Amino acid sequence: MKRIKAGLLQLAVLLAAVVPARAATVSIDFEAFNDFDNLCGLNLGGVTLINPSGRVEIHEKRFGVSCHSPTKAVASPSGLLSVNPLVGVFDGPVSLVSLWGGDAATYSDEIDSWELLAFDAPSGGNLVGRANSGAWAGDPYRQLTVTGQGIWRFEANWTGPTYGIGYDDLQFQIVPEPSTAVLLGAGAVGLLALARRRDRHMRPADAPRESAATHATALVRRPIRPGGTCRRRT
Ligand SMILES: [Ca+2]
Ligand SMILES: [Ca+2]
Repeated sequence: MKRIKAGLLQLAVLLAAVVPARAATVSIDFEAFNDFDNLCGLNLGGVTLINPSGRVEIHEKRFGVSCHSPTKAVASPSGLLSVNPLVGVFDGPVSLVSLWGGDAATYSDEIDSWELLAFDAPSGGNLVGRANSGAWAGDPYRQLTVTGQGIWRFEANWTGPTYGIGYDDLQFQIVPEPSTAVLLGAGAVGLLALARRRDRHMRPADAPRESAATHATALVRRPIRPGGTCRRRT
């Protein structure tokens, strides 16, 4: 029994050490797409981008249009007006969402402002996080990050006088699910607990036995019924 218990304990410790729960980070820089590709409604690998207009369009860096990572970002069909709001619905809950926003039009006198909102449901739900860029001349790009438990959707909302901003380099962290190995580890711990419990129940049989003298004394003190130990009823 001791060897089995030791084996189970070693297995549980080994699995817990070898298979730690890690959040997977997904990064999307939009560089794999072509100019004017419409991403609206496409699953990009863990997230689907949506805009009420039906357009979440790739724009390439050119005069008047900028990006954060080298040459591509998402913006409006014109490449100048923000895709507003940019909505992202995740395939499952995430614990972090991060996005870069910056001028889709390089006019230094244009003041932009945008905010990143996080909700705990694919539609509707409660607001679980918010970050705001404050007002700034939107070139260069500015990063906003929201963290929280069970984020299912984000919205990026831009406000400004004219022209918009582009969004680039979306990142999110997928909440890890228990792997098979971790479940096996939990099972091993459960078996260990069961073995200990069983061992406790069996322990009275292993307790030191009464000495012969004690046993004899108990026999002497035991009351003897008149007429013997087996009386037949009449
Ligand atoms: Ca990019
Ligand atoms: Ca702008």
